[in-house]
Amino acid sequence: MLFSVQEIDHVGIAVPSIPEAVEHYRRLHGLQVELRETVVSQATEVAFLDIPGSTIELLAPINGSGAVQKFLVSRGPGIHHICYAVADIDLALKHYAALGVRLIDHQARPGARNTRIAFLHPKDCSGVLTELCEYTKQAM
Ligand code: CMX
Repeated sequence: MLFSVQEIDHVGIAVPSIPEAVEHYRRLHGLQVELRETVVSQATEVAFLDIPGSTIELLAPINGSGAVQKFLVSRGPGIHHICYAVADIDLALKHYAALGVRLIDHQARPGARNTRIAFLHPKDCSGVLTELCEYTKQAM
């Protein structure tokens, strides 16, 4: 099966506070917020910052719990994941599973910005937590 990812959709960066990080990124890099969301299922608050050709996703924990909170406690702020856009996420998950990559999400689930998403385990992706996303039709 021939498979390749399409492009880097975004890079996720773990931060302790969204308002402070948004202001910092505005002053430092001149980046503006495109969208802010609370993802209750992931216990995170996120802000997407527009950058030509890609996006930065700032992630902060809510309620002192969840994967981002654990990451911040053990590693501190920094790059949390990379997200590749794929044409067909169901096909992509079959591809990675066939290669023995541990799927954190065995089935794609709804993500921000009209996407379906799934995570691959960092230990099988050169130490990088890897997200896949497929844009649903209405986003095109
Ligand atoms: N990037 C790279 N490595 C990571 C990592 C990350 N983001 N998070 C954890 N790890 C590493 C740890 O350093 C650890 O390595 P060692 O065993 O060498 O010490 C190993 O993975 C296990 O780490 P852990 O702290 O015990 O973490 P867990 O096993 O509890 O969970 C993970 C790790 C990646 C499976 C979990 O964080 C997860 O399921 N993540 C996917 C979902 C997610 O991150 N959601 C956040 C919000 C996403 C969004 O809204 O966009």
